[in-house]
Amino acid sequence: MPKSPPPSPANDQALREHQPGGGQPKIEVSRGNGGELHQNLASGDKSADAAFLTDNFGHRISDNQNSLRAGERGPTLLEDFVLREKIFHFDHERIPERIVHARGSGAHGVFECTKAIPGLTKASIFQKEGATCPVFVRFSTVAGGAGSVDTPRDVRGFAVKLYTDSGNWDLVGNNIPVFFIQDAMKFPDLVHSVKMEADRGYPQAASAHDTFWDFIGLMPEAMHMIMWAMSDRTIPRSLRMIEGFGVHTFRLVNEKGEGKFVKFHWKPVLGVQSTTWDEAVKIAGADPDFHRRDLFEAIDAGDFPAWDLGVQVFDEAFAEKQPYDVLDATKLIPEEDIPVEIVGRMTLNRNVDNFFAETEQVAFLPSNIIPGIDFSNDPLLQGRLFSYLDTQKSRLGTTNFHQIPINAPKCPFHNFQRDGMTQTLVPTGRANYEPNSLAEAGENGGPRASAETGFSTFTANDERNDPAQKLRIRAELFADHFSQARLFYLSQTENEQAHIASALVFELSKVALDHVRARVVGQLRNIDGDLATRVAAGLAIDLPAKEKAARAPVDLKTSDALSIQKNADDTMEGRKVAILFAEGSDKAAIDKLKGDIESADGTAFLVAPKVGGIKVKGGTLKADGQLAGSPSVLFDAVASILTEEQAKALSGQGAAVQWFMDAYGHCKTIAHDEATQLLLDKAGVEKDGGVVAIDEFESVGTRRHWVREARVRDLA
Ligand code: HDE
Repeated sequence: MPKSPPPSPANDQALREHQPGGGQPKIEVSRGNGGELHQNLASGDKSADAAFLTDNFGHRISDNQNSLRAGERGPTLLEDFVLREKIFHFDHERIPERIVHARGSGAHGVFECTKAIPGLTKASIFQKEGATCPVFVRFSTVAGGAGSVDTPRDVRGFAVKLYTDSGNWDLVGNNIPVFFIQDAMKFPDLVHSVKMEADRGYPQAASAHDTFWDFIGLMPEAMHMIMWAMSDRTIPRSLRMIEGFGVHTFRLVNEKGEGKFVKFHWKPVLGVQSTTWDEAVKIAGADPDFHRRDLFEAIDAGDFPAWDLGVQVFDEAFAEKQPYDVLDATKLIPEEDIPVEIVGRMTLNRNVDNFFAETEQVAFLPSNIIPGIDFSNDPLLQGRLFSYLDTQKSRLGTTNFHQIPINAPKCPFHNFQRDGMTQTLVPTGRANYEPNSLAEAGENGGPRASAETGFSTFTANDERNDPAQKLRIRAELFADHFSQARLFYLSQTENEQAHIASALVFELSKVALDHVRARVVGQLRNIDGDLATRVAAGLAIDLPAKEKAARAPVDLKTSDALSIQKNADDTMEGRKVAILFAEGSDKAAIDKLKGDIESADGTAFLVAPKVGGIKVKGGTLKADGQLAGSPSVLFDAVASILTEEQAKALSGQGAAVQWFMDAYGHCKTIAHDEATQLLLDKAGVEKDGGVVAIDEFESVGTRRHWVREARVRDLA
């Protein structure tokens, strides 16, 4: 008889930790009443069985440390079903990442209708003020892989799934109201060009390379989007501070069957705020999960981010009068022309329990709409209606992806679709076809279509459209590629314009093909001569010839709503302020400042050279972060309360000097005591409206001091 070896002390310890009641949360898989599988976290499950580790078929496991061996030093046996099942499942844990928008962060919340609009739409969620429904939101970057950093220069996805009582409505938008291309036909080309280059596999999550700008230079329709992409919109401070847009023109349809066009907007309650490029690059190193962490921590702390849902509603008569086509996703409708009317509020109030099960497996479908909302003929939207359904099969592996809890509607759903891979429902009875007359024999005949309450497509066609013709063609006004690009650029503050020009210089400086650079600058000449000149000067190239425009641009009235800086909110709400202290710092002064920040709904974060208990004047203080691991790029403003001795010691530390240098360079408020002056001098910080004494901090707050920027960096 082979005798089993006594467990080694290490094994023994590990075994004890994993015994029932060892405090580890375990997953129990059980069959629910409806025959469907339920997974319950054992921690919330009172049953005694929940504490026992089992395999996926319910067999209790006696040893989770050692595989089954032929003898103490022999080979592992194929018979070991416990090991094989565990490794088999692990081997298949990853699923294909999204082809675009692979990197994302999600959260649950609630949507509330704040203004009923039954005259405009019969959508159930807009019938009564106060009506609510659960939502799930996934924010994302576009170009990088699932493990890429959070702060590249990139568009942010803003995808909302509203679980309404008439089915799921997915508003799958971005944080920019326009798009690169007009027709779905060009999407694979666009994405191939921006992703890592095909031969070399880099750069990851970056548009600053040859293939992207080659494509862009040849696609003048992208120029409006390029203005947005090169603006500070693509380097947001927080996902809680981005706008969301449905981008396409949709339809609202009321009970009488009357339809109006609509554009959807999400307006962040915390205001729109961005970082600077230098800051975004440094954040990528300091905290690659900066946005994911920020969202998670805010929700965890009960600071629930919220957005107002706004609609721009207009009719055919308005559409016909515009110098652009409302079906063209490279165009926006200025808020000055059609104001945004707020009709609801979305609040994100719950983090996911499991990132994979929820954020990774959530499947958004622009084709998910509800009665009262309909599509338009935007050729980009029309292409998306196919793509998303199709991609989910490849990503989630089954046509039954709608049964995954995060994707399932929260209202009942019944139909005759059956079987398929990973079917988890157990439909009963014989009725799996329709029509049937099984009910006449007393059997359950299943559900039937409902002409009254079912989704019916808005029937009227555009008068300007002849559906009898099959054409591969774009409507005439789609050819105006520059008027709105110019409108956007000219609506920015001078400082924002300089950011756009500098971003273009940076991106094109990474382009190695001279003719590609020249072509892009030649396209910029169609937007604004001064912009093109600045970019050419920044690259030290001759101003290239103007590229030919398919249609001459027209001058449009500028729109203040398009600028972040013109609408900047001075609030401290949701912002994070770092307070630097060290041994001997005055605890009372730190407590007072912390209290002031918190009473203005900001967060105070204590930074010190060491994190454990530090002796300060008036007690001991623990830091939230170590100085070297908490660079100032992670905060909206910084403050410093030190002793002269500590300030002197820190002035020899790169991390401390850089802390102030960056805060200053990123135009942030620096509140400091007298002792800190030594450090500020070393960091080259000059006195200005944003470099203030500690007791002046509250009046200055976390706003950025853009006037300083010309002193700290050369902008194009
Ligand atoms: Fe997407 N897009 N897209 N897109 N998109 C995807 O669907 C696609 C477009 C957007 O958090 C994919 O589930 C085509 C515009 C977001 O899960 C894919 C076209 C806008 C997300 C796809 C577009 C978006 C996606 C990849 C041109 C703003 C992330 C994985 C016709 C209005 C959703 C997936 C999430 C994801 C296709 C253009 C937003 C491949 C073909 C315009 C926010 O189906």
